[in-house]
Amino acid sequence: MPKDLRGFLAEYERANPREFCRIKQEVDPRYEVAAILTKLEESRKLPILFYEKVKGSDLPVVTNVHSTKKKIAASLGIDPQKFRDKYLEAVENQIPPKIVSDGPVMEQTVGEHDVDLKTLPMMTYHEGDAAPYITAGMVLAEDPETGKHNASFNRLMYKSRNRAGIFMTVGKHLHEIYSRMEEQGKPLPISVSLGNHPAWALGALYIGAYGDSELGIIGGLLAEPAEVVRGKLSGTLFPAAAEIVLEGVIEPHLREEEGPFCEFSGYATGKGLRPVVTIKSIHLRKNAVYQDICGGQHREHLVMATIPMEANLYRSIKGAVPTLVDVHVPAPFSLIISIKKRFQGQAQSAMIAAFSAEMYLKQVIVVDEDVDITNLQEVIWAVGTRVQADRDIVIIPGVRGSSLDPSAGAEGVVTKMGMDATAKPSLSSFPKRNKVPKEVMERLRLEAYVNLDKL
Ligand SMILES: Cc1cc2nc3c(=O)[nH]c(=O)nc-3n(C[C@H](O)[C@H](O)[C@H](O)COP(=O)(O)O)c2cc1C
Ligand SMILES: [Mn+2]
Repeated sequence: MPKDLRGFLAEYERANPREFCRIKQEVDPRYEVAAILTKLEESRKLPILFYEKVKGSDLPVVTNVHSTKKKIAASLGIDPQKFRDKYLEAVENQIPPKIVSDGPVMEQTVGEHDVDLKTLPMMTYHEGDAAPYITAGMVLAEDPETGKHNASFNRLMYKSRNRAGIFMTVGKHLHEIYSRMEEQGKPLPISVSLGNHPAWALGALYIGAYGDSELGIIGGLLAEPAEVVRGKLSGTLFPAAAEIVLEGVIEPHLREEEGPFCEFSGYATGKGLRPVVTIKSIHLRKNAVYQDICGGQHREHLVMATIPMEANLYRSIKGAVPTLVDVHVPAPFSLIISIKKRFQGQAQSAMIAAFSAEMYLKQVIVVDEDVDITNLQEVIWAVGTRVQADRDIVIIPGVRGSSLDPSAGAEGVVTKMGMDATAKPSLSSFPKRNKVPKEVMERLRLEAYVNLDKL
């Protein structure tokens, strides 16, 4: 039996009952699911939420499965400190997928004429959302020339019984595959799967070259081949143990309004003319669970996206600057890098490597190894005390960035900025930082001088 979502949920609930919350009262998929999550986040609680009854659908809903590194690490059986190593190891030691003839997701199938997206508990999260959305769908699509499959997450906007708008970022791989098929005037068959073991999401979010195999990385993360079933539509594959799979085609030369949708950027991005998927069939496990990932700037989306992004950036920047210390993505489109600078110009090398490794990046700050890059106060301190704007800022206009950046002029075309916040010419030649001698700090016991209970 392959590793699957329900197996992980059962294990996690058993081991961490306080981080698993079953909600029995009926909730409305229109705003209420998002409201409960938002209120919990405001009180710094991030449990897995299992909604047993969601208005308008027979399917229960699970959300927040990837809301903390601890949960994802538990699913991989690793320490949360070890993500980068584990991820890069999976990239280096891929395990090819295994095509199997059947799987649990084939237990029930709804055919073309009976497909009705309304049977799924699609969510409306925020005031700016144009319609109910499916956000947790992992899309698999085959490149028409190479036969390789690409995995990615793509939001689907409900339109009618069997039609949904799809958002494919220009420059990302699904959009490229779609463009190749569209040039030939052909529809692109896809599968959209919901409810996979967390390793699937981490692998699908891998940021690499066109043609790199996310399925191989998923296998590496699972430590077993990712089991996939061939769909009815030519070229479709999908996870054998997914909870729910939609098979459909993205129509060529068709654009309809999609959006706005409140995104991870924190904004409802303007509506645009985007392609449309026609759903041809739905496969479900018995007692299927509908997986949801709350749209917008909530923990789950940010945590999921950041783990593969940081691993990929670390690897790429390390290739340019061997004394790279660490990387941290603190906010959309932004990266902080720490390096042990040996030579002039290495901060700039790190920036260039980062920008070429990750299209979404727009701001990169490079600091020395004495700065804790997870402490934004310290990073701003380094910017304040080590940067001179006329000397240390690199500006690259007119580059492809995120089409969800509301400050861009033309959609998805941005100006990238690198800031060298390292000490110049070097940390060792820079004035000393305030520091009481280590020996004194270690020797002196505060309790001997001050009654701490009285303070
Ligand atoms: C929850 C979630 C939803 C996402 N939705 C979209 C989306 O609607 N469109 C999109 O282009 N990327 C979306 N992404 C990001 C892509 O899945 C991600 O960039 C992926 O690595 C792209 O695959 P590729 O590198 O093979 O092109 C989403 C990511 C997450 C975590
Ligand atoms: Mn890809």
